[in-house]
Amino acid sequence: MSDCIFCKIAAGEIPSNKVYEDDKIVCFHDLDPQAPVHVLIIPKKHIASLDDTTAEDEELLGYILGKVKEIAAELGLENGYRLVSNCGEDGLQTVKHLHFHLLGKRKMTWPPG
Ligand code: IU
Repeated sequence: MSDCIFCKIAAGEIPSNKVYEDDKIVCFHDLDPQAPVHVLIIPKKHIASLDDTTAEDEELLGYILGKVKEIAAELGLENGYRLVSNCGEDGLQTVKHLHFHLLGKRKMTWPPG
């Protein structure tokens, strides 16, 4: 999508601090980190949110979840981490391109705000 900032990051048109990239996904450091390690994992395909996925995205979703432990290990999150995808207005999603926050290197609290 031409006006989507995460599509532009995925395409390399906007610089980001990337930690992982392949043909399907990109992972980069969040600009406003909420933990000592806070990266975003996004599909290169533009999907607005989890709510906008279809059956044809199931393989991609499984691929992303399967990559999480590899990226977490690469980032040294051996003590655990949190994976979050904010969806829609109540979920406080601000960027309308599906993304998973991977946070670690601090003890999380529950429930989230
Ligand atoms: P949210 O789940 O949609 O609320 O999260 C969007 C995240 O994207 C948020 O943590 C921002 O700090 C982050 N972000 C970014 O890292 N780089 C950007 O150019 C923009 C947002 I716009």
